[in-house]
Amino acid sequence: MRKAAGKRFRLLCCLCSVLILVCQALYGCGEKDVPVRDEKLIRVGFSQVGSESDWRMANTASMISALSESSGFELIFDNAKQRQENQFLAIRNFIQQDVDYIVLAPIAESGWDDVLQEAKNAGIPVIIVDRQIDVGDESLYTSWVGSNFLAEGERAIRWLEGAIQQQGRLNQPLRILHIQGTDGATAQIQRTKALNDAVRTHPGWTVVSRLKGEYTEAKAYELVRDFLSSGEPIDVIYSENDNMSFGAIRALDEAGISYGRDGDVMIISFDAVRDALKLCLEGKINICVECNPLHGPRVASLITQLESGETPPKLTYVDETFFSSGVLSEELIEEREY
Ligand code: GYE
Repeated sequence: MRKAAGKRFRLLCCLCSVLILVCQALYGCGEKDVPVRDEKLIRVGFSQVGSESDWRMANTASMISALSESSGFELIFDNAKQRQENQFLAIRNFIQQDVDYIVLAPIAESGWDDVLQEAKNAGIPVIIVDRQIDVGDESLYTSWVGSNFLAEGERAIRWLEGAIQQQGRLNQPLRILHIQGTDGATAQIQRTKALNDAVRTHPGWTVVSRLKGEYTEAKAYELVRDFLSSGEPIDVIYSENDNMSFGAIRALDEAGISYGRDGDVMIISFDAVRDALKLCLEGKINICVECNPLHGPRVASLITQLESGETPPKLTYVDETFFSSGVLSEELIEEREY
């Protein structure tokens, strides 16, 4: 009797182990499959706008290198490909993964209230980088770091006033072709505001057309090419980033219109990435207004401050300048990080 019972017991155990193994294989519920989390690393989910420009690539590189494992971070990077819906998805994913911090480079200022409320309810601090957000409740984010885009625009305008004064054209008509960045992005809103304010106070200045170049070279090229085919004359191109300036330059070349320091059309460009500075040194772009993308270490430092219980400033603006061909040299361009 006892022998038979023992046999039945062993058979049952055997069956159970087989069942457990099948279950593990089917549902991946084995201990081995549970991802190991390094509890010492600070887990950061970063939702990046996209890869639309050289500026953006330099920004991504800076974030990835500053939020590296060797610096104590585990970075979960998401590229939203210039779509806000993708950013919503990424943030909800980060919440599900219970990250320690969410870093958001928002495509546009509006639309964040709901998803950031969800992050707040989950107790995850949110840091905003680059462009700003417009939310009803400021407590939906902890801190922001980026550029003063209005100051950048005003820097460009002051340069333009100086340039046309030197040419003795201060009170003459000035026809401006405006190439805008992504609608509703702080960089677009503020750089546009600087130009609009200037047009209001200079009676001779007119914006002959506004093109929505979405910060990409390809889009700006197409739009400027189509615009130029109308034959309407222009004196200035105010381009809200360097990549759109590259597109505009291609269209000007094809149309046989001269530009830059010695040409018919002045080019004002924002960002000051390496390839644009080279064109500026050659005299093909008149002015590159600097916009610093190296926010990685700044974001890392904000997180470190929060980790040690400090309250970092709500808003941090980085210092910037501008470049015209007179102040540039090959060495200076090579020394820069982007
Ligand atoms: O000027 C442009 C990029 O938000 C400052 O976005 C950023 C802008 C930058 O795609 O090149």
